[in-house]
Amino acid sequence: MVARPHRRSNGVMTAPAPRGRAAFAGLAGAGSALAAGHLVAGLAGMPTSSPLVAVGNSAIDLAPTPLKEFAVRTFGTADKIVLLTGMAVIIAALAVVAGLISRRSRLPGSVLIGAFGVLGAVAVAARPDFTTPALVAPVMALIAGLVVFALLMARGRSAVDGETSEDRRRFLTTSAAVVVGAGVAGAAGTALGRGAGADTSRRLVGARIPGVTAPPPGADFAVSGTPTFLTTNRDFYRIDTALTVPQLRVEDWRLRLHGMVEREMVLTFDDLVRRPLITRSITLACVSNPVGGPYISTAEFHGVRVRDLLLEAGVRPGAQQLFTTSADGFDTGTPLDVLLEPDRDALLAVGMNGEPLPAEHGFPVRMVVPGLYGYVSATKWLVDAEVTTFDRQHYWEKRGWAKQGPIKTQSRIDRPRRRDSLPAGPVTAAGIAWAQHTGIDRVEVRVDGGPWRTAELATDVSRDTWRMWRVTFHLGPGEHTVQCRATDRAGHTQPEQRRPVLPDGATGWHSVTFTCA
Ligand SMILES: Nc1nc2c(c(=O)[nH]1)N[C@H]1C(S)=C(S)[C@@H](COP(=O)(O)O)O[C@H]1N2
Ligand SMILES: [Mo]
Repeated sequence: MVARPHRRSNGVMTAPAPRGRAAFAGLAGAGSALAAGHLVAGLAGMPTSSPLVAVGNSAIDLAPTPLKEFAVRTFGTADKIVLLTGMAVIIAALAVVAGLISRRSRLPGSVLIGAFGVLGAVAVAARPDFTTPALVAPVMALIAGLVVFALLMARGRSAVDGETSEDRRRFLTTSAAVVVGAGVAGAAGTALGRGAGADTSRRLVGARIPGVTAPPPGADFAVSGTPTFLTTNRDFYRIDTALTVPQLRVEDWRLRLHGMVEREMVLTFDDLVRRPLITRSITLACVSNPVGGPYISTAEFHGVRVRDLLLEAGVRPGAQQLFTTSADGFDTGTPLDVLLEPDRDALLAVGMNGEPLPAEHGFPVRMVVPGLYGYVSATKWLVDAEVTTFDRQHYWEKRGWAKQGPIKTQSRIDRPRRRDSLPAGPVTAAGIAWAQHTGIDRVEVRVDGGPWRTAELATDVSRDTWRMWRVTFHLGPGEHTVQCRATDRAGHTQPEQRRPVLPDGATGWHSVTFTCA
């Protein structure tokens, strides 16, 4: 752009600021606000006080059940990335609007940015782990947003008043500084939030966790395409409502066991791990797992029996559920009669596959109950346990899911895969079956609606874990469909009828179509 010879010097704003610059000022203002909030939250060691994180977490909690179910089904564990991207697009669009409505005066845009700042502060204040100092992050975010917006609108306006090359350079250098500054602040905030203590804590705990035991020989048919018997911590499925992984430190961790008990208890991490630690292989499954789906994994968990703690506290007559709450506000209710069964071995787990719990899987302490879906039993980042009646509704119950969630007997085909193209001749079908705390009796498999054949089963490790199966068919060229169905040791065969995951877990036979040539 060429500098105009006669620059207006009276400062009266005549023409509106150029669209591009106004839009950019809006974007830069919003971006700076979010970055500043994120940085302050990280510096303060309160990652959930970042307005971006708080608004995202509120969106997750407020989202209607069908939308959440759709998100999990469609995006799986990537659902959080999708949510963040969606939020970024919406925020960017509104920021551009804030800029465009401020081309003559920056007031309207400032009001819009201010409204957003208030929304961020409300979201932060609504978080379950809220304390007043957490408001510093949204307040700093608001200030940063307004200052950057005002600065860039003023600089951008020089184009209207007759711009010298000096003006233009100042607009560009200010813009570049804002973009780089916001980027660095955002990245630093993320890094600080991630390192807020849990990593160091995990190393300290490591020494107290016994090593992992190798599963017995023949516990899986991985050579035929099933998963390995134990899932590595890295591959273990992850489902939760936490947009950022809660960062808890063992030093600060406390568990309050209270409610309808004779003796209320407050346990530190040391109090917990001083008790006898037991080790159990458990297959955890998600109620949102569709037929044939991936949300099932097995680990060796190390922890303290929930039953022992309940007996120590003394459960009062009339109590029905143990209502457990996580540091990030998720909660659930687990029937006491299940937790008190002498051989159920429900755990407050501190270790997973010979390591401290990974942060994503609930560090430092989570609950695991063989035979119950995760949403009614497997509270991660556990901080509170209340013995109460069934009247109190839990997180997913309030959203239309069943109050109680025993895992349904199910099976899945892992080989062949859908649309595989295999040589005609012997074809080995292989997969998994599960009926936690009952055990698998048999798995039957058929091809193209032919007779059911009983599959070979892998070594029986425990009734709380999945059981691998396989069977070989001789197939001619053409398209084929394989189906499987499991029968548990209570004599129940999984029904053919397909039902959706809502409200208490999917049913139906898994079927896979492939071709032989
Ligand atoms: N704090 C917390 N714990 C939670 C959840 C959650 O959203 N928040 N989700 C539950 C659900 S629905 C399942 S299936 C399991 C999954 O545990 P994982 O992520 O370790 O596989 O955690 C359970 N515990
Ligand atoms: Mo789940």
